[in-house]
Amino acid sequence: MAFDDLSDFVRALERQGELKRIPFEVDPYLEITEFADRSVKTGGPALLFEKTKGSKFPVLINAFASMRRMEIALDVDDINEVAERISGFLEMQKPEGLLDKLRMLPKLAEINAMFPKIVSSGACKEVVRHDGFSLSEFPILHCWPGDGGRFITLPLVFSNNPETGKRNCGMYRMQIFDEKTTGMHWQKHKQGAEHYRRLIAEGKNTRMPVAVAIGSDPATMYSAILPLPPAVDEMLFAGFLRGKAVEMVKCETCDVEVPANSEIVLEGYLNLGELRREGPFGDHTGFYSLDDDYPVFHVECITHRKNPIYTATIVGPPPMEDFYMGKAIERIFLPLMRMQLPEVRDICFPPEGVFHNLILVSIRKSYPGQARKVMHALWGLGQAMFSKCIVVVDEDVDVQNVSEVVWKALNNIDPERDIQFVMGPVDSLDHSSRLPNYGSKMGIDATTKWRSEGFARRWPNVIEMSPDVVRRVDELWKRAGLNRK
Ligand SMILES: Cc1cc2nc3c(=O)[nH]c(=O)nc-3n(C[C@H](O)[C@H](O)[C@H](O)COP(=O)(O)O)c2cc1C
Ligand SMILES: [Mn+2]
Repeated sequence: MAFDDLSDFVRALERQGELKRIPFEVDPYLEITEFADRSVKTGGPALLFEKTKGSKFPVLINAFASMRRMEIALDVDDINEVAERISGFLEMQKPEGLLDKLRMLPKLAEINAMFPKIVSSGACKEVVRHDGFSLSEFPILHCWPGDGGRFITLPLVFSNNPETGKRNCGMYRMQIFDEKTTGMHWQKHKQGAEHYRRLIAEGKNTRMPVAVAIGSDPATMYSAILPLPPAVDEMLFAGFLRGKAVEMVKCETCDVEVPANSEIVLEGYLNLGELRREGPFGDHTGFYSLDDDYPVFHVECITHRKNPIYTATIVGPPPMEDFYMGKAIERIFLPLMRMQLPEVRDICFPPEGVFHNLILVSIRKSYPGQARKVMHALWGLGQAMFSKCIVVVDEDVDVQNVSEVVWKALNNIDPERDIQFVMGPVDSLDHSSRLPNYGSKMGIDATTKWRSEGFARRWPNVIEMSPDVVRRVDELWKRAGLNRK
């Protein structure tokens, strides 16, 4: 059953012992961060701060900050179930004969039910405020001591592509500049930034309408961070994830739609070309990202529920909440990646690599140079383009076991021969690249080297005990009174 809205999700978390209410006052200035950081680092629950200093609204944080909570959010017992559902669609065959066609009907109905629906109103309109509002009413976090200010950290930013009219939803942090203006930190490579560029290219002196939803049902919120191809509507994907269409309502003041079940909606616009210094911000790399110029978002109207919950996250030294959100991406997108790259067995983004710094990938190697082909393919595949270091290993290596990868990969490389450097786009958050957004990347071919790859020496096997000896010593081990295993 799809969650109706955020409160529905909060109740589910609470029922499963995954949420703790904090009844006393806590300050959104740094204190909530310290709570959230300690909780995620110690496997603690999601936190609902019922009394927040300076605001009458509560704050929900860490709602996605464990694999269990990601499963609850996506209503599965195991994230791999989502991957299997995707595989089911990808492997769908053309039906032969009537019986096949009939069998297919439920799947078609399922697809039909995923498309977002426009509805005339929704809970996000319980309170509509055209003037007299201030962003300072909300318990917006000042996350880290060196941050440039308060930031909305879990916003669903909606905009429409001016050329195609297609909707996009991305999660881009927003720094509070004053009561009615914020930054819009969409990085160059993201869809919001592309819409903005297209509008500028049209040369018309217009504003760019943008609407921001804060808090919705968990699948809808989660879809904002997914690295979907530009033409895929996040709200369609959210409908797939929750097994029920996302209901969208039109904004009061601009031509953008938002989920009807949102907690809070900020409607507004960007003036094309208007930039302002944004940051610094304690980022998910574990470092402060430096201040830089980004567009300015002007809020014209705020709508919200009567008693909205303000949702937030913090990023910082890993692992944080975004690690678990990313881990689920890793699982969900594997079948899609394998459509293009069937040799890929598994991938892993270890927490220390903060997604873009390190991908471990195992492949079934069938021809010379295949590890390098996979690296280049990843560097050309959507947001995987940011991968600073890609390590390719053989299929017998478990990439989820970082220790095994380090051990085997280091044994298997002749660094000068097996490390490949390339130039290309890098993540905007990379502080070490020679230029912003442009720098080098490294691929490590840690697969077994073949004669056909110019390796003339013999390649040794990994040491393993014979299974019959293992079995016999299992017995003797017990007889000797030694501990199990
Ligand atoms: C908590 C969190 C905060 C994020 N903040 C930003 C941000 O400030 N700027 C940005 O460009 N991407 C940010 N991202 C990543 C984007 O949401 C992600 O790349 C998304 O796929 C972009 O969607 P798009 O391809 O539709 O633009 C953030 C992700 C998470 C989980
Ligand atoms: Mn998108």
